[in-house]
Amino acid sequence: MRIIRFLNNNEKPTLGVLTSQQQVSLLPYSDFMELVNDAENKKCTPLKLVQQIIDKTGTTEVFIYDELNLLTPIAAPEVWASGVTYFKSRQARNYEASNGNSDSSQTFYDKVYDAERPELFMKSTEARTIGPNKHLNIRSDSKWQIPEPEVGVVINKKGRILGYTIGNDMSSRDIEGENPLYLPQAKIWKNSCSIGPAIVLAESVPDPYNLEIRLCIYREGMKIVEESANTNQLKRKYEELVTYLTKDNLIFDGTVLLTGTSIVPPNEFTLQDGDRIEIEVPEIGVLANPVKKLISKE
Ligand code: DO4
Ligand code: MG
Repeated sequence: MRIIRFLNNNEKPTLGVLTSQQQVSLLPYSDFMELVNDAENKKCTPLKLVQQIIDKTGTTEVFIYDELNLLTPIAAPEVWASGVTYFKSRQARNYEASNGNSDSSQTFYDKVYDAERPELFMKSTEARTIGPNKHLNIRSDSKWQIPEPEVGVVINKKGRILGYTIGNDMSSRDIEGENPLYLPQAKIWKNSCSIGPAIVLAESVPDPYNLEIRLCIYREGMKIVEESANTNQLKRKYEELVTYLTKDNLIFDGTVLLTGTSIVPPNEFTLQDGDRIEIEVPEIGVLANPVKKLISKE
């Protein structure tokens, strides 16, 4: 079951549920956590509660998905991210850090891939995170930037996994490759993260370790990148990542944890102003965002 958030006719954030590919039924909440908390108070699961609401209200208020002004499916106070959780990411990180020199010694990326403790970093805050169809920015001071299509887990403050969404962990490969201590600058800037289009409730995902992820990038209407991967290549368990994130930490209800990328566009590729990024996980939907280059104020 897929939950979305959109601006209704009164310009108010409203929750909805997709009852088919295009039909959206209204839910009496303005945020995903309201639904989760109401289910908890009524001692049922969010899935059962949504089913009861649909059965009661039927088709009284039905919207067409393509006509909606979609918001992030949750107003996530923070978005965190995991790194080097897929072999492909380890290879790509080594490539950008090596500056063309191959060296047989173990890198930090090799070590973290095999270590018990995963790499976790702060990716975004509510104000920096955008929803479907809004502009993602690329930095003015980087020459090598890519999207990172990732599955995101939506958790409550105790670390319970409530659902899954799609996240784009936009990254600057040259800034990170120059020095890993530049990671926050390679990952965080205005509109450097998008999530959406929906949250699929955890209870309705039969196997979160078998989700297909597809990335397409379009330039002037032409598809210039097409890659896919599957979460069955994930080196770690979602719960393991969440356990490390919540350890000795203060985590808020509705936090999103991105679980790492397994798709890296070809090394010679960089995003440009005007590109359009589409990330699809069939169980969740398509997260589409146009790209805008920030202009340096120097
Ligand atoms: O080590 C840097 C970040 C890696 C990352 O974001 C990923 O693997 O998805
Ligand atoms: Mg990433």
